[in-house]
Amino acid sequence: MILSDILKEAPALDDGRPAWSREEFEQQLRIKGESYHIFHPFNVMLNTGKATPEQIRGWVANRFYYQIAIPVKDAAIMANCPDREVRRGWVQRILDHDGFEYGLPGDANAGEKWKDEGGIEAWIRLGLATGLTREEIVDLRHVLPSVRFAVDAYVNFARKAPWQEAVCSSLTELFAPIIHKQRLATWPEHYPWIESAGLQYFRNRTSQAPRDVLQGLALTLDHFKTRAQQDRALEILKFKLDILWVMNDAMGQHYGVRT
Ligand code: AHQ
Repeated sequence: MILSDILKEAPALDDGRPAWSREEFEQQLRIKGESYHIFHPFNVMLNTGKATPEQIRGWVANRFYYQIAIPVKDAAIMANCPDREVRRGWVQRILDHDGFEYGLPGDANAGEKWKDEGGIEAWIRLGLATGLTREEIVDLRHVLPSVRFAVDAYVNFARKAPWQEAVCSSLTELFAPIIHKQRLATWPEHYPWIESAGLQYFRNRTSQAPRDVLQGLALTLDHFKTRAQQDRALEILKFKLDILWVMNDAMGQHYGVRT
């Protein structure tokens, strides 16, 4: 399916087929996990200790482009969403990635400064721990064209699609805790040369991702009611799974895949 297809208005709201129950719909979403990029040969290489330092640095530098796109994508969803209750939850994703410093000087809460460097900074620290320089991470010199196109397709979808469909596209995170835990369980042993503090991003996501999914899944199960809409939700999830997959294709083609 090409991007313009996925951006098409949702099909007829109801084609008469009986809708799945909430439980069955969730199960259908979770079954899509079979196509998650944890099974991509490039990722398998990374998490089974077969990657060279150059392949790891290439992965970190390319995935940085995805990481800096996430808060932009989430801000697009916020901008399209009129529901304050939804935004109150969704805004945490932007703070998680961009970081924040609350209670600036002069503010009544100045003494209660809350500050968090954020996930993008933690990702840069991962890059530094793998031997990349901050400059070559943030200037995106290593980002491959196909990675850029895939990530841009995700952000453009979030900007143009109804906000509920963009929420649904984030549900690849149903499967993310496993991949973060897998890295934390395998990288220290396979790549002892990467300082442990560099893996903090993955530690952060093991708690942030499940919290994100709680909101994203509930909104999705609530919004996509008819069977035609539920099929649309599965199409959207597949689109996003393909985005993660082709990023690995591009990195595998450029840096090689050692089995
Ligand atoms: O670090 C990741 C992250 O912050 C997010 C946000 C979420 C989204 O809104 O699409 N998806 C996502 C993912 C992150 N890490 C990926 C990884 O493999 O490290 C997985 C990815 C996802 O599953 O969508």
